[in-house]
Amino acid sequence: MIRLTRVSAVLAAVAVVWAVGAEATPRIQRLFTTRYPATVGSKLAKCVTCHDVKPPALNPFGKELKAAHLSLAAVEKKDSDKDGFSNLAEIKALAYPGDPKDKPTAQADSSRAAPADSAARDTSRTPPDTTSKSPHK
Ligand SMILES: [Ca+2]
Repeated sequence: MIRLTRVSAVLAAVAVVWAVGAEATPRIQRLFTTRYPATVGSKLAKCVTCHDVKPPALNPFGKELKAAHLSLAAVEKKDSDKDGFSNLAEIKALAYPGDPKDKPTAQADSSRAAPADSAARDTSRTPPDTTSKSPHK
């Protein structure tokens, strides 16, 4: 009888811990989107902003946020993923603050003038260099 109550007490504790853990993510997501309204509906309004691909595990941003007792303001100036951009700069640019491979400039470079810029260089430079040098010799 004593064993049964012990087992059920342990099961009850496990159920409480599981329930609290399952509810933590939506609550933190609400905190996040309330502080950063521009992220509503974006890729940042999802679990992977704080978690690795496998959700219980935290990424560097999630770990620092947890260490700061979920104070988003406390981690804004930090660079959790060490990619050279503050967490706030990344959040404003809708880049993951916990993923060093996702940076504000990488997004800007890929979506902006890279192809047009290289095409312009190719057409304007090559012909004048070869023709103008040979007569001076
Ligand atoms: Ca960063």
